[in-house]
Amino acid sequence: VENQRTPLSERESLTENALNKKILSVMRKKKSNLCLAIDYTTSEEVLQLAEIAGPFVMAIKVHADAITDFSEEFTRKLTTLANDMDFIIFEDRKFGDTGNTNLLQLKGAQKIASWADVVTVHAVQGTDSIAGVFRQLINDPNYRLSGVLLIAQLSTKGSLTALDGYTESTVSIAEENRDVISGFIAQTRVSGFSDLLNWTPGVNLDAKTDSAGQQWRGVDEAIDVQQNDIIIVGRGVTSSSEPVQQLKRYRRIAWEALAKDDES
Ligand code: 5IU
Repeated sequence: VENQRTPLSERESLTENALNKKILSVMRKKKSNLCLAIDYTTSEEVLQLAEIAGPFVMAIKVHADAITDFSEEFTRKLTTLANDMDFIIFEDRKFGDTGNTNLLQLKGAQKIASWADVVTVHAVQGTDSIAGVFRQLINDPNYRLSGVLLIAQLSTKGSLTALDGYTESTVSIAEENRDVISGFIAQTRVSGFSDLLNWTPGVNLDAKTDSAGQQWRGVDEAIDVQQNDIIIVGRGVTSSSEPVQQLKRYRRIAWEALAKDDES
């Protein structure tokens, strides 16, 4: 653990990253550091759960290319829900190509830059293929996209992000481009800059693995011990027969663990 987290109110006023100002304000207003990962395969299922989950989450994460009937009507409805219910739309596309190709894909068939607030990007292609192209879209008012999360550590067993120096190099790219990069996908807190948010997947209160490489741990481990800011929960909610109960459960436990720092 590098340092205790700075209180959220302080981080909201200190950060110069516009997306993080919005995220921190939504988190404090809704008392939620829960991002729901909805990996359903039809638009209707995704929208149905998004509407139910809206009040409990600060963000909803999707994989547009896993939705078999993906359409502009879907993104219109999703952005309306996000605007009405105050959550961030997170497309977990994991861009990892040359800057030029990343740009083509952001504007391509799914028009991701037009409806997503934030997207994930791999660090593997290097700074010049990341910062410039994403800055161009983020600063263009015609696009909704307003930030990038760099993948510093994967949650999966045997991930190569654990190789010597990979995470550290990723963190350097982010720290040098904090207008564009609003945080990380990581397992543990990776940067001392308090305005870079640490989002963490691999959280489940009732299971440890999925037999396809995923590794889950509990909320206290993720927030208290590993000092992440935001938990990303998928099947803990989406595979449950009582999603609302699970949403309330994850939100309460995660918020209690994070907000402790603000009160002490
Ligand atoms: N996700 C991970 N681990 C990672 C990254 C992304 O689990 O390292 I980068 C995604 C995959 C899934 C969600 O959409 O986060 C976690 O959902 P489950 O809680 O159902 O595993």
